[in-house]
Amino acid sequence: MLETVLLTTILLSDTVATDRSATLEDTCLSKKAQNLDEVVIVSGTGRGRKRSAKGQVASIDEHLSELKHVSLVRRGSYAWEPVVNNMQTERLSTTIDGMKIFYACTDKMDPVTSYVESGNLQSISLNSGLDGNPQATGNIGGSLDLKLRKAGFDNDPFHASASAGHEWNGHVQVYGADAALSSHRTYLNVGAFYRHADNYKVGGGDELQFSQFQKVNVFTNVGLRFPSFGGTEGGLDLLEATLIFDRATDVGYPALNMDVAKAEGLITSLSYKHLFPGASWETKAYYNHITHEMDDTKRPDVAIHMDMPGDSWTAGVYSLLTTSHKQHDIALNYDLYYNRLFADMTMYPGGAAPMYMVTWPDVGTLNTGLAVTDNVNIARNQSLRLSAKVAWQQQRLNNEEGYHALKVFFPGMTDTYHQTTGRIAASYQFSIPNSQFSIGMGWGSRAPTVTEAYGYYLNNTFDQYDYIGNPSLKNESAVELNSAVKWHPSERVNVTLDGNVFLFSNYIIGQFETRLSPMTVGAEGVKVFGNISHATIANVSLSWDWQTTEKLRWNNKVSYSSGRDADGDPLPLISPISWQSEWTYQHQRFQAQATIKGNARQSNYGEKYGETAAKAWTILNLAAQYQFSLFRSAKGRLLPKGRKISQLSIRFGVENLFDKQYGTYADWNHIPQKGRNIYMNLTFEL
Ligand SMILES: [Cu+2]
Repeated sequence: MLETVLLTTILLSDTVATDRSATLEDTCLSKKAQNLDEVVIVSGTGRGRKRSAKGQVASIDEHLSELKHVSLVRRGSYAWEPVVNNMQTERLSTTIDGMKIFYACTDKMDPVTSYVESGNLQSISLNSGLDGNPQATGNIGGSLDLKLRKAGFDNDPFHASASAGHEWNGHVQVYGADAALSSHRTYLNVGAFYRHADNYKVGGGDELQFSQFQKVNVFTNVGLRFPSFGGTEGGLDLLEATLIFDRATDVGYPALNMDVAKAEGLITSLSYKHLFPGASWETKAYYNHITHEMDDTKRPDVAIHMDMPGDSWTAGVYSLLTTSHKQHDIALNYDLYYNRLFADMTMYPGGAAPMYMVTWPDVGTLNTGLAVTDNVNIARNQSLRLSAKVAWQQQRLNNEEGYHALKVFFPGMTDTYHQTTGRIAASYQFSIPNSQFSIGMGWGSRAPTVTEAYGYYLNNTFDQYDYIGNPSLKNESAVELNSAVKWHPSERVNVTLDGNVFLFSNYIIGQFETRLSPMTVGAEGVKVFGNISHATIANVSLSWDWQTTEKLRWNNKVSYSSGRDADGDPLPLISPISWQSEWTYQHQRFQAQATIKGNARQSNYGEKYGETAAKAWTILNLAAQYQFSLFRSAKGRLLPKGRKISQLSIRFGVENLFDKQYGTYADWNHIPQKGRNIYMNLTFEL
């Protein structure tokens, strides 16, 4: 299947979701799955699918790192920033079950993936490039949708699981528990998750200060279904509600000058779904609020102590109709959201009066869009996928003080802006015996982010510059071309070569502004966001899988990327050659893995943008797991078909076995990664 070429999903937990409501919905979406570039399974056994070797207790960041097109910018042990096709947050869309959510930190300490837990999710799906999920806007590099884990109707009447994990390096403790009730008419699931980590040791044994964190997460989902007016022939009506509360406290950021006292997310949604024969129509209303509080009180030698809180509120609605007609699978989506972002900063210079400034001037963004996708089955061996979205937005600067401060630099600015963005993508797939091909192209644009348009003296520790937003930025746009070839000469061998290139116009990046002086003590200078006429990012990857014997599989992948600005100089944070080779031994319920991975030296680094080269590195990881079936039922009678038996999974592994000291190109300011780390975890399912 070409699905690995076009979409990736990560499975996250240890229960296979036989969510009937999802199944019903998915009948109309089955073709769509082909175009999901990658999927990582977070919950569920999901054998043969991608998932972290740590299983259910792995963090979302660890699950994400299993995806082929994804890397992660790391500023500490917690809240890594997903990068897709070598593009960061501003060029990606991240949604939670289609819901928009925006981070609240002016320093990007809290990518939205940090406000959910593995226990909340069923899977993470990634659409590479401009062919985004229907709710995605501004996704030039790709779109991630975090699929929530729901008990579903007509499932096991009662299901519960508990997991506990320990990692010796940094004394990481992970505890999670959840329970689910399911019937024909209702379902309910609840769960809680806790993580705690002390400072970790880098290769060689030195402790990395400020790399600790702590997090709690609780969630619940409820579902109700009732026959439609006119009886079951008229279809079904489903009502579903979600609540997630997530709070991280005492989070250290060794790569930055500040830590986080508290980062809190409240995520709620209510959705109504009507299932027709051959179609489904879902309307969801949602609200989320993120509070972020930075803290430098634990740092030694702070020249000027600062308070820097940030808040993000988003309320929205989407309505998605999916239907099949002849060879077409069509999805039509309308969405609307309103987001408010506010951040300020108070500096306390010793002996002088505090200084106050607004860093995000309470920007209200009202965005509405219409998206359509059509998967066309042309013939048994050919398919076409088309997707398009147009979105319109209005932004208003609601904070007078912030507005006037920025107006000093941009006298012509107003307090209200409008933008229209869009994307269109097409891909064609065909197969011949033993081979599959796909070719695609697209065009899309994005509006500048609040930081890029209205940020005020935001210090970036990557290049040590203070950044000022630019309200007169033009939308950035890109043309994407992609192609993939999958070749399977035999049952046991699979080879995939895929590549994409993004040709940008009006690429947005910080530009030197020598007329201004920095505000942050020790900063090199000031940069103002600007458009550069063009830029290019290209990625190519090769992977091959070989089932060498019944029990032994060998997976390899290698990728190369390039990013250039208008002058042909390297863009920052572009991956050097990266590679991975993995042996997996599987015998019945036992599985063992040896993984060697590494990066070549970063020879093309963004020197012009303040980046320094990352060295080459190689590490070896080992992992093993075993699954026990504990008992069949209370009285030993045979279980009804489809009923699960209690299971205990044990996972054990060593990361960085040789205790190498290394940092990757995506480790902010080259903070070193963890040294040798032994971990063990247990997951029990009832
Ligand atoms: Cu922050």
